[in-house]
Amino acid sequence: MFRVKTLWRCARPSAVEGYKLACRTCSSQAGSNKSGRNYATLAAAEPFLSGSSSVYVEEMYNAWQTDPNSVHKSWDAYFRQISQGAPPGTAYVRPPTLASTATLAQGSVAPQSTQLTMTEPVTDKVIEDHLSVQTIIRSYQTRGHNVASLDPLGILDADLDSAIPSELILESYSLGDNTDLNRVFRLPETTYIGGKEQSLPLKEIINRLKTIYCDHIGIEFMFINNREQTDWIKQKFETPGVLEFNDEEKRLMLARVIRSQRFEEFLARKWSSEKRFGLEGCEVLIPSMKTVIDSSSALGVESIVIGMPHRGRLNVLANVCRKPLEKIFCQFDSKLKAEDEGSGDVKYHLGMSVERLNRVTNKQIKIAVVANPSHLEAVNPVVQGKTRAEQFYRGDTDGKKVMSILLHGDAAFSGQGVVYETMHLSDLPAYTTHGTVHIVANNQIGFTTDPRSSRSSPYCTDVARVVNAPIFHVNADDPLAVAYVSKVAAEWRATFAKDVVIDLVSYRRNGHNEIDEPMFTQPLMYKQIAKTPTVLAQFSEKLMASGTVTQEEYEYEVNKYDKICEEAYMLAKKEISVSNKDWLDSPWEGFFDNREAMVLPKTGVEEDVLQHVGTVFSSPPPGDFVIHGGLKRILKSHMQMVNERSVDWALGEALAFGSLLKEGIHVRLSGQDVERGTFSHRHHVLHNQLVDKDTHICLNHLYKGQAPYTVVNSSLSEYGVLGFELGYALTNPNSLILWEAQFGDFSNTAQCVIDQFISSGQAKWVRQNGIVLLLPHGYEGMGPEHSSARLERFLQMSNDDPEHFPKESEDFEIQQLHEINWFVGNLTTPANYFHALRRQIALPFRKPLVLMTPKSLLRLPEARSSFDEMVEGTGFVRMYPEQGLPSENPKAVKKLIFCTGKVYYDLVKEREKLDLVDKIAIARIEQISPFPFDLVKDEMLRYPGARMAWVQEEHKNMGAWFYVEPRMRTVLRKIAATDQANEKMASKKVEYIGRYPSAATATGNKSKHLWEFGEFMKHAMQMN
Ligand SMILES: Cc1ncc(C[n+]2csc(CCOP(=O)(O)OP(=O)(O)O)c2C)c(N)n1
Ligand SMILES: [Mg+2]
Repeated sequence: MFRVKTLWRCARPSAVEGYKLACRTCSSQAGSNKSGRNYATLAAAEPFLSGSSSVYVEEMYNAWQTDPNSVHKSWDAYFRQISQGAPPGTAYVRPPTLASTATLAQGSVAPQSTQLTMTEPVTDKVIEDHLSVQTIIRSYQTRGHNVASLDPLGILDADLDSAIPSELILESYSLGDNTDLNRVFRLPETTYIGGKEQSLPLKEIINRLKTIYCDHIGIEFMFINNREQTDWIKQKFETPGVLEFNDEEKRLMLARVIRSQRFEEFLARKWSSEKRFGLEGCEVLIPSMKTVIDSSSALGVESIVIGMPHRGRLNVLANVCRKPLEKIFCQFDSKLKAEDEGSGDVKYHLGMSVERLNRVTNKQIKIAVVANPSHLEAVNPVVQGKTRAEQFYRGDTDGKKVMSILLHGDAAFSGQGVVYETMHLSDLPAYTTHGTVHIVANNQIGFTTDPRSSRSSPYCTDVARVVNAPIFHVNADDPLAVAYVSKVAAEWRATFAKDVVIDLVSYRRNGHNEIDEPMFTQPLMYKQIAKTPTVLAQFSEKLMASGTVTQEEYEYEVNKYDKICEEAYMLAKKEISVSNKDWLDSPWEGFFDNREAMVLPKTGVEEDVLQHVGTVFSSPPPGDFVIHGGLKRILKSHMQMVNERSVDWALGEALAFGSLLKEGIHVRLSGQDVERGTFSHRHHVLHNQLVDKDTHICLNHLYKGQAPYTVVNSSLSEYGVLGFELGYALTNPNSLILWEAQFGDFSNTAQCVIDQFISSGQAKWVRQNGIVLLLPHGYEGMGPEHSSARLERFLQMSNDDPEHFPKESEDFEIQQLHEINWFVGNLTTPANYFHALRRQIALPFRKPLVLMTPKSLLRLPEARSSFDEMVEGTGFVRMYPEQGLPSENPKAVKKLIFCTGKVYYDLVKEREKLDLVDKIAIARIEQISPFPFDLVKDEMLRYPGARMAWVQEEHKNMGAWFYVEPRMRTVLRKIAATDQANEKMASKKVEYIGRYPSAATATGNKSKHLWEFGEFMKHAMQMN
């Protein structure tokens, strides 16, 4: 026993304590705790303790301490006796025999209940063998998936490794060479394979484990660090009989496989040379999704938001969403034109929204498939944002009513970083959708690339491990296995509100698309595919062989669906146009009704509102909430401004948000460090200096019944988070959703969202979106990566025609806003910021707003506004003309400068310094796109004798110059054409003044920055 104790002491100090405690308790309670009492002697008297059994005993003891019912009653009796002071050697009542040394005859049935052979001594060998069995069970749970039969072609390894892990080889264990497979072992509590049995022969244990973990389902879950969750999964898969289906369920699966396969076959027959990215080889995707939806609907889900790539998309629209087939078929007719707005998109990118009855559960269910670009996985965060927003507006705080399903290709799932960025939002309080069901159509190829060239991770699904999502790999040629994992996946989400992955290991029967030749690059794989019968052929044969369906029933079902397709085909032929609106994924019911599309709304508010919001925003939290001293000063200065009716940037923003919240508009601002603001100017979340996590958001305490304000620091992602907010903004047009970049240039890591969704979403998918991008921008000597939000790129993507001066009328402004794809601004006053934000909601339509936002201007005293510019009757100012001295005596003006943003204040200062106030007029363009042609024209006409220049702080190949220059020319041509007196204006030039062209956005050298600044300022002030 001394040896045991020494061993314990060295290796497991806590165990020593546990053991000692047991002995000590026993000693003292027995009143025999005399000095000199020898624990070693005491314990040595126990017949079963030895070096190798001690760990097991210790485990038993620990388990007993936590819950006496968790160990066998003999252990309970033993430990209780000890704790009640039984003397050494007498506490021991033989625990249950761990293994019966008797073996069962070959083929004999396992015992119905544990055979406690009290006479058998527990030897070291018995315990060791027992522990080996426990380890074997655990190994199958952990690594069984590595050898599961997942590939329908039987030639590939889903984990890219054909080796059998040594843990799964019986000979690796001490049970060893002369293993008797008929030996009966007591099953540990860590498995459910026994069902009601507590013991099983080793052979049966292994058989069951193989069937569960190594057949057509491979389950990856043992990495999850939550015992309840891993137990739940074990129970779902290990319990005997779980994979049994009744005939009705089998017939339903068959009907679904028929629809899935026959749909593709129908398209192939009718449009053999058209790309459709068919599902052949992974037809089970449809039954899988339908099972997830049925099960989720049964569990209370009422709305499902789906994001998916090209593969099988038409099939999903047809057979999951039940989009009328004729609407899908007429997309194949290249002669049909769109009857409504928009440039449209290819058929396998379109979205849709439908509400229908789920026939299995008899409940209504709403399904939306979000339109997406070709850019694989880009839609993921958008779907999550849309889902989250729907949950928010329904008050579905735990995701019981609304859920998302994301579909992936194997290559894209493992290759695209946005998958990770999206997964990382899954558990964040302000971003979680309470679990997503991911389904991978894993055809083991990406275009022409084999998995071994497309990923370094064993499985294509490994990214999901980072969020502890269980991963169910399943052989896609086994529809019943697919149905089962799909059902469990839905139940998992409903139970734990966490992500889960279904990996449909399949193949791609055709090339990447239907006109692509796969034999060029995957000859052997495709030879094998040619030999492989379709899943429908295999499954229907199996069900017919087992008598579940007859040949007639099967044929009836096939013919029925073919007939449906034929009828729809005839209907499609009668269609005379296509409608882009039929493919809207987020219809805004009622939003466009009763709105006068062409009325420019007023955005000023009552003085009372400004006063009230300003006051609450500037007041410390009530009670004993202690805020930081610096913050007290900030609040005080804001309060002083409110009293003086003056507004800085932060206050302007708060007044915009607050006034909208009062009007019932939900405002959500997200991005990195937005709660405080990167430049420490916002302070929307106040922190109690004495109580951890005690916070106060003033803007949520403005009015009774106001809309909620959400302001959240995001994860350090742009692609994921901007995509999320875009999706959030899709759901409800009556909400102001803003995303702020830490510095504007970081937005380029979200370029795909900007290009593929924000700038072009309406054109492609007739889908409007009022999201606001706040992009800190400005040359302040902070180096290349903190200066430019790449204004030029946003302007380049604006779709207004540089050569076209729009028709001048009362509607000029709103018409421009209506026609452009987005608004781009570089604002110089808090009042204008206030109006720009409010205008987003007041407009009768929705467009994204991209704002270059200030840094130093946040604190510049000159850059303040007065309440006068924000009260009723005021509105957004597209261009501030020169309002000072030059405007009073325009004839004296020698130079007219146009500019945008912060450089305005620099120019004014320099003009003052050089005493040129009467000679140089400076106009600020606030809304660069759509371009204020009319206002620029007025300003040019005011100073016909003046030279003209465009001044910018950006480099010549950047900033607004390239956008502004041709539009200025258009204005000049227009002036010349309208009035003969101004004919010469046609040849007038606008001079460029600013930094020289450069590859980098800005210099990293402060003195060079200042030199550049001095140079172009000098140039700007030159009078000849
Ligand atoms: C971001 C992005 N990069 C490249 C492509 C071009 N591309 C289209 S499909 C494809 C292969 C996709 O493979 P996988 O994700 O396995 O889907 P599968 O086509 O096999 O269903 C590629 C590379 C793309 N659409 N999106
Ligand atoms: Mg693939």
